[in-house]
Amino acid sequence: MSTNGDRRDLRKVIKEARLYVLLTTNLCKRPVIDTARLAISGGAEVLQLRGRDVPEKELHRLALELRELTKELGTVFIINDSPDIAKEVQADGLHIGQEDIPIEEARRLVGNDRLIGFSAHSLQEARHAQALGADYLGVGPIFRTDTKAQADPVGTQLIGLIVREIDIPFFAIGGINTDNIREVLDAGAKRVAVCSAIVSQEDVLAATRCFSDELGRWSS
Ligand code: 3NM
Repeated sequence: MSTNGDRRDLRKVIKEARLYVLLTTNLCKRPVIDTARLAISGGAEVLQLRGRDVPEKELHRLALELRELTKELGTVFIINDSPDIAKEVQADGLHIGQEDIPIEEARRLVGNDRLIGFSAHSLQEARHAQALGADYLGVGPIFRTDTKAQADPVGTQLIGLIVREIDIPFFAIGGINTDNIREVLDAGAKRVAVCSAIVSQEDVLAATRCFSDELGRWSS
């Protein structure tokens, strides 16, 4: 898997990826770097560092450490919401949401060699993000989740609408676990993004493998 900074390669890699893990720092049961290593061993193909409450300097240090690991292991590495850190540590991409900087500004800041991911909560937002040049979407929250408790779930119906109309790759996100992932895949999603059902588990490796198995079984 190439993470050499070439945007065309990265776009291909993100299209082929199926399991995206969000390292929300305060939800990790063990050190973030250990969680990352275990998630990669279990089959995570994309990692996002999400540390809204972490002081800038600490986040930067963590990002550097994760960049080193993901580079070594060929895992796509995305930074949530901080274009400066994404550039400084040479991450593969930046993820933004409705409440963050606009996509055009994000592109100007991180350039063409990095991916831009956008959180879409409706078909309209997905259309808008695609038109503005986002490289991939997070679509959700599919189910209610404590990780983003303020957001109303959109349900699996939105997945079908996105599949029909949107061309850029998307990851279904929000409250996805190994009990409900089948519903998500049956609705047409090929990729999922998961936080608590992986990073908050005692056994991160086993939890990640369960998702990889479900995704593998479904495609075979
Ligand atoms: N963004 P979990 S849902 C960070 O819909 C995030 O944009 C969402 O965590 C969105 O797997 C979500 O623990 C939470 O529910 C994902």
